[in-house]
Amino acid sequence: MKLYNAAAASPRRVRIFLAEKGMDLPRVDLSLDAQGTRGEALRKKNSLGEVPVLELDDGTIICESQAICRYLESLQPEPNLFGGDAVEQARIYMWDRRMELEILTPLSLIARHSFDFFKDKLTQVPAIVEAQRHDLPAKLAWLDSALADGRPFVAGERFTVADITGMTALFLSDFVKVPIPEGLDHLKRWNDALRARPSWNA
Ligand SMILES: N[C@@H](CCC(=O)N[C@@H](CS)C(=O)NCC(=O)O)C(=O)O
Repeated sequence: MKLYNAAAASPRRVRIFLAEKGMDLPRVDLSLDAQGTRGEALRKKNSLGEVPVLELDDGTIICESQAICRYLESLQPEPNLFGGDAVEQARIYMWDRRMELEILTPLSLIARHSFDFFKDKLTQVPAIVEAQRHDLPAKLAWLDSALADGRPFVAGERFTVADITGMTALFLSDFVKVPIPEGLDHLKRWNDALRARPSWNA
């Protein structure tokens, strides 16, 4: 089994997951250019030409960071990151979706619609960047209010994959320069705790 990897947010999501599990996988580190992620060799493995890609020993390919994490959770269930009973699984999935749709996706839209790196991949619309920058402070305030009940992690009392999606968003927020607004102390507490985890540097 090997992981096609690059210095970017989505593969990092899997690297954090592996670090939290205490797992290690052989990696193929690709550059973010025509010799690497933009090359024909990767496109043969993932038709979207994106990493992470997990290749199993029998040649099976699994793309999409969350699909890879789910597979790894099945291989090594502990520490559990996707939930135990039905209610916990649902709560973690709910918060994972919210982290992805409400926070990570808007940050990713800023990157995709403003960085030269993406200009051949999609039609860049500056107004989309402007709209996300305008709307994100309110979304971050919403997340702060959710964390105001004092829960240490976004889906409850323990660290889960929903926090890893949050860590990916926080990493992107540095990249596209969207700081946490002043006064969002619950969000700041959660942010500080996640950045202090050893897996932050995975
Ligand atoms: N939804 C995918 C997103 C994968 C993705 O966007 N990967 C980016 C890095 S964050 C990539 O490989 N880009 C390569 C390129 O654009 O050349 C996932 O979660 O795995």
